[in-house]
Amino acid sequence: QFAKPEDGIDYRQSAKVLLASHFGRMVPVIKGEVPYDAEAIKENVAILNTLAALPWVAFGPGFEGGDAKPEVWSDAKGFEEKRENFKVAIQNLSAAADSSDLNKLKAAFGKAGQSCKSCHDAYRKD
Ligand code: ASC
Repeated sequence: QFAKPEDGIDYRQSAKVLLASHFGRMVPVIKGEVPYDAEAIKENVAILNTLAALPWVAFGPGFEGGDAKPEVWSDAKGFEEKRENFKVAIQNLSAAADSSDLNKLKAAFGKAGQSCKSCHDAYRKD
């Protein structure tokens, strides 16, 4: 599905630009700087759900490089655990958004952010 490895690297990086945008735009709500609009958050989290599934196909064999450390491939099991952890964190964020409970949203948002960070710390070059 990618003509060359660079296309896959572009794809996963593009998906993460969108992920970061749709994740980061919720920060003012989480901080209480902007009123909580439960419907708007649900719509945004639905987009996040779709985006969260996208990058992984472009982390398979042959897509080494970009900002990814070689450990993504040499420690594929550890990377897979991070990926699974992220999947669960996004599922929990969806459930929290569906509950329309801001406190649940804040907790799930924090955990999702930690999941992003722990994988970046381990598998992304600085
Ligand atoms: C973001 C983003 C990340 C995570 C991480 C959370 O908005 O781009 O990588 O949140 O910084 O700690």
